[in-house]
Amino acid sequence: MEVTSGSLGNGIPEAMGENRGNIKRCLEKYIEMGRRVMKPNQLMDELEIVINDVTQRRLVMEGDLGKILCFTQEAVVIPPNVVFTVRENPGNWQYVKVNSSNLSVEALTSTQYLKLKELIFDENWAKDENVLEVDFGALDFTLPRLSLSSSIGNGLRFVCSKLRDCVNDKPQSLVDYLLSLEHQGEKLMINETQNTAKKLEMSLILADVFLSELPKDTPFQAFELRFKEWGFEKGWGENARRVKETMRILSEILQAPDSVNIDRFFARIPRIFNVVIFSVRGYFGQTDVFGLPDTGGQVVYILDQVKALEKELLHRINSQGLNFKPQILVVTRLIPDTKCNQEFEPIIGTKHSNILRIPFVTENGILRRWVSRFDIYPYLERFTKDATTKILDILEGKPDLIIGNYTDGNLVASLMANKLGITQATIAHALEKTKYEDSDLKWKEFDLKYHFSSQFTADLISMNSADFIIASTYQEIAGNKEKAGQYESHTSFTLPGLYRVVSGINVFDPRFNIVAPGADESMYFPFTSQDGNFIKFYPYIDELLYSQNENDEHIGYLVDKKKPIIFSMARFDVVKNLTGLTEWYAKNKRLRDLVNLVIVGGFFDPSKSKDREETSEIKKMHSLIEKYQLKGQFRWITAKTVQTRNGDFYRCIADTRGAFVQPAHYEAFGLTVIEAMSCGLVTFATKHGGPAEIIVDGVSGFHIDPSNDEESSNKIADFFEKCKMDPNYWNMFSTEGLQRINECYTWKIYANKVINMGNTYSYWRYLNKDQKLAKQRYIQSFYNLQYRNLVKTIPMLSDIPQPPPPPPKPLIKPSPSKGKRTQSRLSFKMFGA
Ligand code: UDP
Ligand code: LCN
Repeated sequence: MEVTSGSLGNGIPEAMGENRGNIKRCLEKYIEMGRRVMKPNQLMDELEIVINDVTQRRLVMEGDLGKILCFTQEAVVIPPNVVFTVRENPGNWQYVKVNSSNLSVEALTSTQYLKLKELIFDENWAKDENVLEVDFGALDFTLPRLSLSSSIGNGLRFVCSKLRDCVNDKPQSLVDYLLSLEHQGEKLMINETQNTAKKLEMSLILADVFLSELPKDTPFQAFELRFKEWGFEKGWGENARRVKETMRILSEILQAPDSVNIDRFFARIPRIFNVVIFSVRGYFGQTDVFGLPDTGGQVVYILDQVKALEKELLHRINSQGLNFKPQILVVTRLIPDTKCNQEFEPIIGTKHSNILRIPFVTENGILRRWVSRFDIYPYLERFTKDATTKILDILEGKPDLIIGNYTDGNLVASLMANKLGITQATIAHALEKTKYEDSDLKWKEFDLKYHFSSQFTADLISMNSADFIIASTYQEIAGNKEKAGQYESHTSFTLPGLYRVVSGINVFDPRFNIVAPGADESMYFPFTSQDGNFIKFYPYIDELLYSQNENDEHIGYLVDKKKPIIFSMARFDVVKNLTGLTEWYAKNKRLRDLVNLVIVGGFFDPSKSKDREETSEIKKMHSLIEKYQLKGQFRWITAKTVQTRNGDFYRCIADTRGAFVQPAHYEAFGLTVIEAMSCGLVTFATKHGGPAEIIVDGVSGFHIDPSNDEESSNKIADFFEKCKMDPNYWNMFSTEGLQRINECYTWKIYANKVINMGNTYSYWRYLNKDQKLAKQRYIQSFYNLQYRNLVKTIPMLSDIPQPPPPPPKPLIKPSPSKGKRTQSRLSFKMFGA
């Protein structure tokens, strides 16, 4: 639908008079209450009030207004006009102004639309010609963009196709890039002897002849010296076969570039050895932390990601014929007096990966107190500085790739990457802006508590600094037909009174890539597998589920052990809706007769929680148990802060032929969903967010609508009724769920893609360095002039005065004769990595 200027209601001549009248009455209803922002359901409700005749309503819905309403995300009413934001496809927005008196239609730009919207919230500011307009798009208008909604998130493939043209036009740029490859001072791939595309092309042909005469398994070392004389360094492969293959691919690229070969070649180049991953918020630890505030799936994600990346790097380094050791550092906050007070900690299941913890420092020294993710911003600049010094020391040089996580980690990653000129990736996990309705327009109301102005500014900075953006699902970037995606909601928006974002991010940007995480296969494997672990912990889980007593770990009990169990596990946040699920269950007699319910999350004493939401959820759960007399069919188990037995839990539930139910109001991705499916447990999960993409409804599991409790609980009950009649019914969904995971959600697929992206986007960045620099300068100004001022409004915490503690055990072995840099290197060696 292309909106052009004209008039509404001209589309249906035979009913024109009446239809125009109805449209007019409807628009008049919208403007009746004066200036306001309207949501789609309000628009439809009011339309139904005005036009109560079904046939007439149908006519309106078939006409121009109906078409607009079908795709409207919101409308702004500024009498006598109503402006509709029309989104026919993900990423494609139009702004349609309709005059309620004469039904004239005008297409607006996003900036015009934002200005009208601002009138509702801050009229003086909206009318000021000199307010700050943020326009990141103005800086990269020459960079190519994807054009189809369906291609969003396929950036790597697109970039490879563009690289084909670049190499075709300027092969020398590829040669120059290869000449720049090195690690720890050792040149890789080629040296100055091969400094032109012509020379390289010829030498590759000669090398091919030479290699053809060698046995395929001849190690690279056997011809390394000769190759060096010719201008070829190590990194092509571990033996004659692999070297020949890699050289062939490059030869073909230099002769006739094509995107498949470019993709293959960049997957092979030795570019990434050392990776830094920032995850600042929450408690980043390997045990006893899961379920604590701000400590959710991102910790699980990163620990699994590190294992997978290290494995992939080791594999690649080996096949490149190199003997370097990769290093991965997860850099987080050191929180004294907690589980996270160790500066350096090897990551279990890896050989070369470690957690590095850096404390927050204020003018009073090291901050000991916990800091919520909403208040974290004032500490980040100093944190980055301290972390950078330490990282450079430990790695004895710059990392090759920096990956940020969440707003805070992404900001720190951007600051460090910009300073040192390093390829940077960001992972949002969940962007806060979409979680709270109108959090942008009403930012002033929210700011005292949530500091969204700092957060959204930080998000804009990092998403624009990143060389590539890792998203877990398509919907994270661009939503679906009905709803805008998390990144998409940053395309254009306004913080009235602060700044207007006319172009924040473009979801057609090829930096976006969908790379879904997986579930640790050593923990989350099918319930049919004969793994020793399962047997080992079974009595423990049996007690947790079925013992008839109540204690600090569980309350409620299950009388009928033969019934299947429906199970849910999450942090005890309102958004996770565990109390919602409990209420659905409580109210649905059929479901109660068919299955038992087990909930894992939170703890029982609300007075012990520091989190308002958690406290209210705990209280609500207690009252539901009482109100609906759930004991006998229901078990509530406290949060499992140690993750190792989670797999056994899911498998145990699968053994009862039960189901995992994820009822969240919104879930950005949902690691629990893939954990459950990986164990072969049939899964029902929210249709809002990632799970809607993970599960194919009615094939590999089921979608449920958290806003429709009756429909959802009946869907679960129907399933168990069918299972009773057909014992194979359950197996079908279990098997399909497993298949879906194996095809799309494994850490192996993830690691392979991320390293490929690191290699390819590093070259893309190199090719576009002037543009990158210009954008960085803009971002830097935005950071200095906006972000730093906003952050000053967030109070920095100071520790509660206490009697002086005993002198802290030094984390770093003091070395009086040496400077700071040397000290931290010592500490690194001291920890034996
Ligand atoms: N988890 C846990 N114990 C709990 C609750 C959750 O170990 O009591 C783990 C769960 O197995 C999953 C992660 O925490 O790995 C939660 O990730 P998810 O993506 O589902 O949600 P998030 O907490 O990130 O919003
Ligand atoms: C944050 C969330 O809210 C979850 O939905 C994700 O699964 C988790 O991070 C890991 O990305």
